[in-house]
Amino acid sequence: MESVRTVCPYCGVGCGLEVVKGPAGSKVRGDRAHPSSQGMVCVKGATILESVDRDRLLYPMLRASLDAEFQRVSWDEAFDAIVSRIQAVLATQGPDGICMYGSGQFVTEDYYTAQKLIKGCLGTNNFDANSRLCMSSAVSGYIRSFGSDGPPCSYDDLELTDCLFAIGTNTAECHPIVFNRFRKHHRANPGKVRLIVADPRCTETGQVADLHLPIRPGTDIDLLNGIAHLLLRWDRIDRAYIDTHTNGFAAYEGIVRQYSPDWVADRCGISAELIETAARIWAESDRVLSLWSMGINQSSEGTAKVRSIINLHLLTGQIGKPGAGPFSLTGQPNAMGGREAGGLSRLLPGYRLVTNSQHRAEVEQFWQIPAGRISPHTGRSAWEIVEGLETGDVGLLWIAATNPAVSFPDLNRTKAAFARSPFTIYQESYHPTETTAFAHLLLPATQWSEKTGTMTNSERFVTLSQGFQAPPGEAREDWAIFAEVGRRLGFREQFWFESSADVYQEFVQLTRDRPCDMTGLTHDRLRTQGPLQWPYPDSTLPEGSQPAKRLYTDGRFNTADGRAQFIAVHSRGLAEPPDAAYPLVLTVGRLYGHWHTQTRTGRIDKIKKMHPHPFIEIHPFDAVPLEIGEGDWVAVRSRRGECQFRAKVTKAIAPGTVFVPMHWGGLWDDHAEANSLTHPEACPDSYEPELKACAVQLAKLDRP
Ligand SMILES: Nc1nc2c(c(=O)[nH]1)N[C@H]1C(S)=C(S)[C@@H](COP(=O)(O)OP(=O)(O)OC[C@H]3O[C@@H](n4cnc5c(=O)[nH]c(N)nc54)[C@H](O)[C@@H]3O)O[C@H]1N2
Ligand SMILES: Nc1nc2c(c(=O)[nH]1)N[C@H]1C(S)=C(S)[C@@H](COP(=O)(O)OP(=O)(O)OC[C@H]3O[C@@H](n4cnc5c(=O)[nH]c(N)nc54)[C@H](O)[C@@H]3O)O[C@H]1N2
Ligand code: SF4
Ligand SMILES: [Mo]
Repeated sequence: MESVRTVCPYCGVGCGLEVVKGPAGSKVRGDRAHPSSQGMVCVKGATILESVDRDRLLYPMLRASLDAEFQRVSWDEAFDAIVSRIQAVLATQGPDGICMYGSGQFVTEDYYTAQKLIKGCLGTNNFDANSRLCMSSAVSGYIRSFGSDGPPCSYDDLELTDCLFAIGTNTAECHPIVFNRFRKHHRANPGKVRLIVADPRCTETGQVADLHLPIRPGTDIDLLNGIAHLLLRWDRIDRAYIDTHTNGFAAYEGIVRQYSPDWVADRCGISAELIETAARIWAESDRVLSLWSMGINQSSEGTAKVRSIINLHLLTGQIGKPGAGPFSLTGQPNAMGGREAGGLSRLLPGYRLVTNSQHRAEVEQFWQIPAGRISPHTGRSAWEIVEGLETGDVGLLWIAATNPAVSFPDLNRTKAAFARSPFTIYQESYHPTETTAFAHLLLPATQWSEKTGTMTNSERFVTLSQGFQAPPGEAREDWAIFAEVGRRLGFREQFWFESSADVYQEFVQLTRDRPCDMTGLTHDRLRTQGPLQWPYPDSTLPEGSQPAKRLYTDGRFNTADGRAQFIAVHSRGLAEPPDAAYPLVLTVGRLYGHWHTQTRTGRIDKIKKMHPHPFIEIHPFDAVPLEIGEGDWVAVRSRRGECQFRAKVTKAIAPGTVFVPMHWGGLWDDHAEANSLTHPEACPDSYEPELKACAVQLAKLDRP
């Protein structure tokens, strides 16, 4: 029997998988040698193999218009169609008429090749990814507070902390193995190791917390400033750390002095005692580790929320030491690799920025393209692609490894814009998805198990995701498709790669002396040594050694003067607060078994049984006046759309807030597209839309 070590292609925990190939087919199990997951897997990783051979897109397919039937074409014809479209748009609209929308489910090699093609060769920064809807607030928060991106902690900290402060994250269901690692430590040390959960829902994470803070959606900054207020009042802060390693403390102090517990209690909709208890636990804990994800990032003030978490860690010196630090959990398996490779419209490879002239020059030289080719302007963010389609400024849209006809905000408007696209390429593994309806050209992509490349998880471990079976039909690797288009556009030297190992070898050179230095990594090394954590420079490290587990252990940050920056902000609240007409706040999130738009998990029986249909969680306080009982059908309306769900009446959600899962797009349910309700208002710094909150009204429906 042959076995292959690889990584789970679902969430950013990045669990190691071992695929054992036997006479009766392949089986998958947790890889005990993987440092991040130590042999553990959740139901998604354990069942991944069941989905890979179902309903695959096998051949390139083309059609002249969205109402025509797709016709199978050869790859040659497909490439001709792409190249002639690109040339036509370049001639009529210029490079900024072209947009690519990619995904944290790319391997780093896919991401890198796409950056070289779009930003380098074509000269537009219109490459964005679904990470815009996901972790872009974490990126801008880290950049602004620390001078560069990069989650500073390790999963080992989960087992070393005295207090896990989980805010806006349902870690138990969405990052289950991270949560398992903490829970073992938590269970073994009752009363000594504590869990605080701040979330309007009492999720599985909240259920085992020592303290659950069911705050109103959008009031995180009030809560965080309120905790800081008490720490200051009690003088439980680290003045030496503040003086030596930070800037901006005085302004911050001025702001948080205004956040008395009573004021905060009123804003957050919880008691002042709960806030005092939370602050007390912070004050008593030698080591505090904060975790966050979408309850923080997906907000019209996402960057400010992230920075307010970081503020608390700077205030108390809780960073750069074991068991402590502000730790963003990345959602997708390789959103981290996307950041490293420059996979958002303002980034360039190696944690560089398109607006920095030196960064542009370095990359242009390395790519051997003319000086000035990389545009100095930030490209279109995800929602700006929709706006560009509406105004006719986008002439070619290329979507890969994501399903925006389910996952974008304000879906009715999104779909209307997609329907206007002059030409849309959709590069996917499955057929159909909801986005297929908006494509002119379909390109079949290999996926996990059929492609080899690297992925970086939340704690900066890079794992080689190894292919172990042949792709179906004519599917090709994403990076190979981008490279072939590049060659056919005349950039032969730039796209010399014959394998993803070649791509990786080139890419890591662009990380030299950058915060995410990975120059010591190669596919071969990752294959023989297993996963390795960056920074991993090639110079100083003897074979097999591992550099620092944590960033900022010396208190030096990546800002000009080496100091971290406090931000002093008041909360602005929700972009669309509830009012008399739309009195409730809808929040949209995830369930343990399903992955996003169900392309994979919707094809796995065990998971379908686990979560048979969508539903809406309503507090009895809101359900009773509307005569809504358990299992009743409910119409949910926002200013943009309407959905229908069965009611789940529960006290596990804060009154005034309702919850629906994001997983049921149009192909799985006619009436449950959560994003037909949401709006696109976004954080001014990260451009991440407020997918976590919009105002809705409910009505009971007569439906069997
Ligand atoms: N099972 C499963 N796991 C996944 C995924 C999946 O699809 N399924 N997707 C992966 C991806 S890409 C991501 S991004 C992560 C997401 O992981 P999480 O962020 O943990 O998941 P969500 O359910 O989107 O949102 C988390 C919580 O935010 C809360 N929340 C909403 N509004 C607010 C607010 O204003 N303040 C606070 N404090 N909390 C709020 C919600 O009630 C919800 O419980 O999961 C990853 N893991
Ligand atoms: N209201 C609301 N909306 C949300 C969210 C929310 O919490 N609330 N969460 C947002 C977040 S955080 C995220 S990450 C997005 C996720 O939203 P999407 O990215 O739209 O969701 P997925 O279903 O993961 O889509 C990934 C697609 O990539 C395909 N695929 C898998 N592997 C490969 C590959 O190697 N190559 C290619 N070409 N294709 C591949 C899969 O078949 C699948 O169709 O949704 C966002 N939308
Ligand atoms: S926790 Fe995440 S990475 Fe680990 S098996 Fe589950 S889905 Fe995969
Ligand atoms: Mo995400």
